[in-house]
Amino acid sequence: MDAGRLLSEVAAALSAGTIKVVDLTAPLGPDTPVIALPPAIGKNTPKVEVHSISHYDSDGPFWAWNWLKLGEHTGTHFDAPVHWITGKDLPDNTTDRIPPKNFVAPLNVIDCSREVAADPDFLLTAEGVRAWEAKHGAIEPGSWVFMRSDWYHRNGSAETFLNADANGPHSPGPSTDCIEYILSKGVIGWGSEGVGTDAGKGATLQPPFPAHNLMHKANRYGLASLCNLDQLPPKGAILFVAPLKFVNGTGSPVRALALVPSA
Ligand code: 23J
Ligand code: MN
Repeated sequence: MDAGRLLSEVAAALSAGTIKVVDLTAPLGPDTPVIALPPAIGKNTPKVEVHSISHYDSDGPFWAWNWLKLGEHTGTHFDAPVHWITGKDLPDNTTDRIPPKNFVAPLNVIDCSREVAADPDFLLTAEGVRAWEAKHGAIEPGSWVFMRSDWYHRNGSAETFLNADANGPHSPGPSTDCIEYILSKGVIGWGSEGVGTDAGKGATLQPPFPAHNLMHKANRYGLASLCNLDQLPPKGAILFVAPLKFVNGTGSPVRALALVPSA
């Protein structure tokens, strides 16, 4: 297949609307929920702040601009391998050094929305992934795996999104053997609709925070606070996502987009 011709066909399909672009990103602003780690574990990231420099006024008569106070791990965001201690010494492990080839990749979307509606602490297991593969096809090397939970519908409110009680946060995520299994298939990333890539009860799993611990140990990536995964097919979409090129960055807010065949 001639690659130039293939790209022209993609361009024509985008123009005709037979391939459409789905936005997988939550709005980013002062209302964006941020993770609330128990103070006993460590410090927390600040909420987004937007500070005006000028708005067509005496501080800048013809222009408007702002400066931001923004944590790396805020809103729909990318986790680089250096984010976790298990990935701290790996090559090309920071947002500015990740090879850009990894920013465009095929997507596998595993629908767990029914299980999560019944149990907010639901964990997707290796067995669940294998059952999905039996139906939809094998997870290929170089692809991403996204856990669809429909949790993003809660993203407008920190209260319902974090869903914490006296026992801690309750939100879905992967089991340890799920992450081990997808890594054995050669995936480059794991994505979740939750505030982070791990479940609310991730701290209690072995190892703690298995998506972070194991994905980053393998020099692989994470995406958190994804939206609109209910608009993606189980297979066949292509993800476009890149962190800002922060020097030595551990993560970054992103605009995540998927190309999907239109129905
Ligand atoms: C630091 C510690 C634990 C977690 C996280 C950050 C995240 O979820 C994150 O945004 O990477 S679970
Ligand atoms: Mn993160």
